[in-house]
Amino acid sequence: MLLTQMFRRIGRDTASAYSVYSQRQSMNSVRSVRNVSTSKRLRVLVDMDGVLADFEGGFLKKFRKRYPQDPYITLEDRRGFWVSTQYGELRSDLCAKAISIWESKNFFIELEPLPGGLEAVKEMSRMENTDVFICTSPIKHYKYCPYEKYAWVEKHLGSEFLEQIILTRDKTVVTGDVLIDDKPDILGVEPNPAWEHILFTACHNKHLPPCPSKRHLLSWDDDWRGVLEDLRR
Ligand code: DGP
Ligand code: MG
Repeated sequence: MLLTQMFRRIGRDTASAYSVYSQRQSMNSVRSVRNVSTSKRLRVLVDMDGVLADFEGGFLKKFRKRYPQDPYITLEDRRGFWVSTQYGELRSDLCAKAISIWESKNFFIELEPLPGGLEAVKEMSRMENTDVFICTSPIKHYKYCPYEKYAWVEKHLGSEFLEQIILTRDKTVVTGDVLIDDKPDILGVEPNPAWEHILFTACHNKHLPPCPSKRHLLSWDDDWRGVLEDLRR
C-alpha cells in the first residue's frame, strides 16, 4: 500500500472511532441527566424511640411492674414529649420514678419493635439510590442506653445495620433529606437543618393541633413510599 493511501485509511478509521466515542459520550450524558432528574439519591434518617422501638409501651409496662401502688398515665392520656414532666405533674415524686425506669439495665434492649417499622427500614435500605440511617438520641445516663441501642439494632435489623447508626443529642447537625421522628420540635445548634422533618404519630403527639406545613406519617402503614418518591423529585 502507498504511503498516502495508508495515511488516508488511518484518518478514516480515527474519524469513525471518534464518532462512535462521541455518540457514546452524548448517550451517557443524556442518561446521567435523566438519572439526576428522575431518581435523586435520598438520605433518610429514621428515629428509633417512638418510631422503630416502642419506648412508651415499654416504659408503661415496666413502671407499673416496679411501682404497682403508684398512679400511672395510660397511653391514651399521654400528652407532651417528656414522660417525666407529665409524671411529675401527676405527683412530684413520680418524675424521678419515671426516670429510674429508662435508666435501668435492659430497658432499651427489651423494647418491642413498633408495627411495620423494621420491615419499612429494611425495604428502604434495599431501594435504589437510598441511604438509610437510624438517628437516635441516647439519654445522658450513658451506662446502658448507647450499648443497648446498638444491641437492639443488631438483634432486630442485623449486624450490617450497625454501620447505619447515628447517636447524637443534636439531630440538627446531621445532614439528610428527611428525618422521620415523633418529637414535634427538633431543636439544636443548627437553625436550618438540612432535612425535612416528617412527624411520626405517637401517643404523646397525636392530640397536637395539626401543623399544615409539616408532613405526617400516621404509622408505618401510612404512605411512606409516596413521601420518599415525592422528596426524590
Ligand atoms: P429520640 O427518640 O431520639 O428523640 O430520643 C428521645 C429519648 O428521650 C428517648 O430515649 C426517650 C427519652 N425520653 C422520653 N421522655 C423523657 C424524659 O422525660 N426525660 C428524659 N431524660 N428522656 C426522656
Ligand atoms: Mg423518638
